[in-house]
Amino acid sequence: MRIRDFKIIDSTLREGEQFVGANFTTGQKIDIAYALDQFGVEYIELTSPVVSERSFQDLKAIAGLGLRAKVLTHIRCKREDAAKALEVEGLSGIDIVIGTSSPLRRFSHGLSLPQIIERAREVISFIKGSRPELEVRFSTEDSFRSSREDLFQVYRAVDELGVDRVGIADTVGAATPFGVFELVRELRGLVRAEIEFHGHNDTGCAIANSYAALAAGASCVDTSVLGIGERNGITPLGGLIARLYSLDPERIREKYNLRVLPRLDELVAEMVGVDIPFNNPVTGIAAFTHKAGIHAKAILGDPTTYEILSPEDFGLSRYISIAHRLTGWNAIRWRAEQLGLSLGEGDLRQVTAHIKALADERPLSLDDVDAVLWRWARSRAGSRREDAGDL
Ligand code: HCA
Ligand code: CU
Repeated sequence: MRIRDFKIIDSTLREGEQFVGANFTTGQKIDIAYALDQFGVEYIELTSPVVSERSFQDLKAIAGLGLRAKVLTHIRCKREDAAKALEVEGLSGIDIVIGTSSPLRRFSHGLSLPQIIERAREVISFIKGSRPELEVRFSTEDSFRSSREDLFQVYRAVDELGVDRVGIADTVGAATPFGVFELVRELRGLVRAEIEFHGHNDTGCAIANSYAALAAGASCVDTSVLGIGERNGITPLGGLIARLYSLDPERIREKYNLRVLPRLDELVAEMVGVDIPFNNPVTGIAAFTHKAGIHAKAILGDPTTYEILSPEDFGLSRYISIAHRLTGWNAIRWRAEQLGLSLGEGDLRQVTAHIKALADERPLSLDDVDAVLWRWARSRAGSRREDAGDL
C-alpha cells in the first residue's frame, strides 16, 4: 500500500516532556525544535502554556522562531487553557484533548458525554472565533477503551464545529494494528476532518499501529524522538520513518532530510540521559551490522539482499562483523582485499577455517583476524620466494 500524503506531528516537546528523564531547558527545547525542523517534520507540538510560566515562555519563544514546521500547543478542553494559548503569536494550531472512556469520565474530569460535547463546543468556538487562522484538533484520550458510540458522537459533533483534525489516542497502548485499522476506517467514513493517530508503546505496537492508521485513511501521526513519553512512550520518529521508507524510499527521501535523524536521536538521548537502544531502527548500534558468513557474502555482493534501509541515506555506514565462528571465506577475502593482501581461494578457505577454530577457543577482535591474515600472507610470500629460489 502506498501512503503518500501524511504528516508527522512530532511531540518530543510535549509527550516527550512526560518521559521520566526529560527536563528540557529553554535552550534544549530550541535545539530540538531546530533539529526537528531541519529534519522536516510538518508539525512540532509543545506542552500546554498553563503548565508553568516557563512552559508559556518557551512556547512563545519557539512559536517565534519562524520555523518551517507549524508549531502547536496541547491543551485540556478548557476555556482558560485556550485563552492562554491564544496569547501566543506565531502559533499555528491548538490540540485539544479530553478523556472519553468511562474511567476517565468518572475519575478525571467528571463530565458526562453531553457535557463533553458542550464543553468542546464552547472551547472550539472560542478559538475559532478569536483566531480563525488557527488549526484546531480535537482528540479523545483513551479512545480504545471508550465506547464506539460515545466516540463517534463526539467526533461527529466536533467535526460539525469545523475542527481541522480529529485525534484518536491509544493512551495506554492497548490497541492492536487490526483494531486501529478498523476504527480509523470507520471514522474515515464519518468525518470530514483529517484523522490523527497518537499511539503509546506499552506492548511494542506503536509503529505498527501508526502504520495501520495511515493505511486506513489517517493522515497525521504523532511521534517523538526515540519514542520518549509517558511510561515507555509513543511511536518513535525514527521507527516510523523506517517503516514508511521501506515501503516507499523515494517519497521519504524527498519529504525528509534523513541525515538529520542520527543527530536528533543522539541529541535527545543525551539530553534525557539514555543510550540509543542497540536495536533501535536506523540508529541502533546493530542496525546495519551484518555477521553470519552467508549474510556477509550477499551484502558484499549487493547490500539490498539483507538491507531494506540504505544506511547511506541516513549518513551512516554498514558494518560487517567477521571475527567470529560464523564467518565465511567471502567475508575474509573482503577483509584481505581491504588490507591489500592477495590470497587465493584455497588460502582464504584455510585462513577462514583457522579463524573459526580460533573463535571456538576465545572471543576474537578484528585485529586478531588482521594479524592472522598478515601472518598467512607473509608466510605465503616467504614460500613463494623459496619456490622461486628452488627453480
Ligand atoms: C496523556 C494525553 C495524551 C494525549 C494524546 C492526544 C494521550 O498524556 O494522557 O492529544 O491525542 O496519550 O492520551 O498524550
Ligand atoms: Cu500520549
